[in-house]
Amino acid sequence: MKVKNTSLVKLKYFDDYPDGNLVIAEEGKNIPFKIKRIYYITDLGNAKAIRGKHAHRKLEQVIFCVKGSFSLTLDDGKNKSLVKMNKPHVGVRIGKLVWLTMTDFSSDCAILVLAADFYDEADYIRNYQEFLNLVKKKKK
Ligand code: T46
Repeated sequence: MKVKNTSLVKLKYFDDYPDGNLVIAEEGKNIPFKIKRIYYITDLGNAKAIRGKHAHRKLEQVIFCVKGSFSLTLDDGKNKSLVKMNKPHVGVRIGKLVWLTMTDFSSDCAILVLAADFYDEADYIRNYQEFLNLVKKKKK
């Protein structure tokens, strides 16, 4: 992926059609860190919802759309990419200093996130200009 500190994560899955799909995430195998926290986002009935709009100072995460679809915009301060999230077995690893925005949720959308650390509001950068300044500073 052209955005720094991001990559696709493809999980092993079994398509047991018509009896469902089974998808497997394994720490250290396809999840490149120790999983300290799992959270999920559901009930995205508002098609105009916008989530994210922040970056993390240090946190590593892998984000999956386990049902439905949404659009994930990634931005490292220089390059941007838009990923259509609609496959339960394909996630995106998002590392430090990536501005992420989530939009275009289908009403049945369910998002699962595996994170390498506990919640810490101090790790969030919620102001875009502050994010750009930090990226510039790190480059020097
Ligand atoms: C991210 C994207 C993909 C907690 O108290 N503990 C938690 O573990 C989390 C994730 C959130 N919160 C609180 C913080 C806010 O007061 O829940 C509230 C909503 O969180 P936020 O507005 O950050 O939600 P999103 O969907 O914009 O972002 C979330 C994660 O917070 C973020 O780390 O990368 O999903």
